[in-house]
Amino acid sequence: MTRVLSGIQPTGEIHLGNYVGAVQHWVLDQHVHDSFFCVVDLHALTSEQDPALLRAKTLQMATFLLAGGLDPDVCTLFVQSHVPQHTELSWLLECVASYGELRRMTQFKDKTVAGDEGSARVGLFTYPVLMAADILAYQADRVPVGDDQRQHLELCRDLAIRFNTRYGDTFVVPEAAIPPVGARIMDLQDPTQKMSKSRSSPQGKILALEAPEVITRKIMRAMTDADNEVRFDRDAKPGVSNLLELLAVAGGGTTTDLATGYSGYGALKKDVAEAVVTYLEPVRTRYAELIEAPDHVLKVLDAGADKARSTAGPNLAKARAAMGLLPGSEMG
Ligand code: AQP
Repeated sequence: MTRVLSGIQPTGEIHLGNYVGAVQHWVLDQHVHDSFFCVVDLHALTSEQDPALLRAKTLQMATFLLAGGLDPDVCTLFVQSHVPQHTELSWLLECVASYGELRRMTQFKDKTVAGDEGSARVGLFTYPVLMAADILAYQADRVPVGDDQRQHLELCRDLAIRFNTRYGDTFVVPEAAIPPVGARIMDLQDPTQKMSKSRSSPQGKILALEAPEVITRKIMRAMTDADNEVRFDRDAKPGVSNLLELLAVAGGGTTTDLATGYSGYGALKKDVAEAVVTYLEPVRTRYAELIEAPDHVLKVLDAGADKARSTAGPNLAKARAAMGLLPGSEMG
């Protein structure tokens, strides 16, 4: 059976881009693949976090994933830091990765102030290697992610291939599974930038658990352009194209066909708002129930971490042995 792994950071409230680009595909994948999903709290440490808030957000994110449709009877849901094999494998892979290839990662450039790289956290620089470890520790074949993770997935593949060439066949080389529609939902106020938890303004992002009237207001105020022509063209009309993409994802249809039904932006925005509100409503309702049952969520995460450790452990042992580390008696 194909193995799937993906993760999401508990860095803030989940937005429509995360849901559309990643989570809704996880929900489908879990029924056809052997699926592992994690809340990547160690990745969150690459930016400033309040410790109490990080704990709370990690639990909220896991609750959201269950509300969004992950079923612990068919997939494995866990918290990254509960599985120490990720960080140990990350070190082994850091000794395979080169400084030059990490320097090419565009997310590092995006998340640091130009000219001030010297004060950036080392973890922000090396986190793509930890992400590779997250994936390779499970011998995942398929990694469902949004388009922004394409470069990190390429790095992961390069590291797996290099490791296998240098130390013998150890890791499965994974494929990125990037959806054809909704892989890069754009910021509503700056449609040339992706919708982001940490970098979008409150008006630029739709939070998945936001009240319907707030979602509607944000969509009605989304940035478009002056000519009032509804046409799908990401380069010339990024704002309108983003709205059409949201309509396609939330309501069905193709962006080009949908565009032909509108002669102005007002009606388009109204339909997008209605479709997005309806699309998110079941998740909001289920979240409100589940957030009242944190013990249930914690139990799911404990069971998930047990399964994750027992899957990742032998793969890590294989990598350690391949690199020539002497096994200790406690290593098994
Ligand atoms: N705008 C987006 N459109 C489609 N997919 C997206 N993803 C993120 N933004 C969009 C996908 O969501 C998954 C989880 O993302 P993450 O938590 O690892 O963080 P990220 O990719 O760095 O996304 P954010 O929202 O911008 O978070 P911050 O601001 O914390 O860095 C991934 O599969 C991602 O591709």
